Amino acid sequence: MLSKKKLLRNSRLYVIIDKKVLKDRSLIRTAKKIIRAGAEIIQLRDKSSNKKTILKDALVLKGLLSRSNILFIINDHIDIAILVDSDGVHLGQQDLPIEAARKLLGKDKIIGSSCRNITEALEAQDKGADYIGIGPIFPTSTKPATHAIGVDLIKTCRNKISIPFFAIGGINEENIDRVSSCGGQRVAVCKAICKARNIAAATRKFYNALYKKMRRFNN
Ligand code: TZP
Ligand code: MG
Repeated sequence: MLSKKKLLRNSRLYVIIDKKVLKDRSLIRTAKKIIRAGAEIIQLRDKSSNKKTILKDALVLKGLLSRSNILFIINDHIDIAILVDSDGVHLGQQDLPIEAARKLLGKDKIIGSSCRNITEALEAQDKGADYIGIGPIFPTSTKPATHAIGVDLIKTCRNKISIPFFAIGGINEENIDRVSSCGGQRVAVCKAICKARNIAAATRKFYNALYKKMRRFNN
């Protein structure tokens, strides 16, 4: 099996399964469709359930993903990431600092960081993040309190950031070409996949868009 860090470098399609966005949809059925259709990283994001529920869901996803080459990331909760032995954790600017998370998780686990500007992105890279999520690029109801930053940061990251970065926020089938034309070869998507009428078809569309149109960006 490939190392986590190698899998990360090879990944372009990162799907966030947000429990609130799923609403009445089944976590397990949704995840299975996303897994089969080409997601390369899956994140469990749950801002409202209690930890007992998040742990239970994380164990379900871990069970689905453990013998696959798909990376499993837990949003926010380092304790749950350790308990379920996920591939890593995703941290926001208000979460534990990257160096503290590294002490808890060790060098082999993946640590991702949410960044809204190049200063935060450079700092995250410097502190040892394995990847960065930059956004929200477009307005999104999945993270309503933060305003969209636009596509220019993708170009800046392309020039200044050497670790993998994922454009995130409001990315859909209509605007993904704008992301790719700015040099964004990796995206993280929630609603456009989790809310799609046909989850598998939506996942495949993103996968195809990322792999067909971005061969000219090779790093
Ligand atoms: N961080 C920045 S934007 C965002 C997060 C978690 C939401 C992404 O979800 P969507 O539904 O793809 O806009
Ligand atoms: Mg967070």
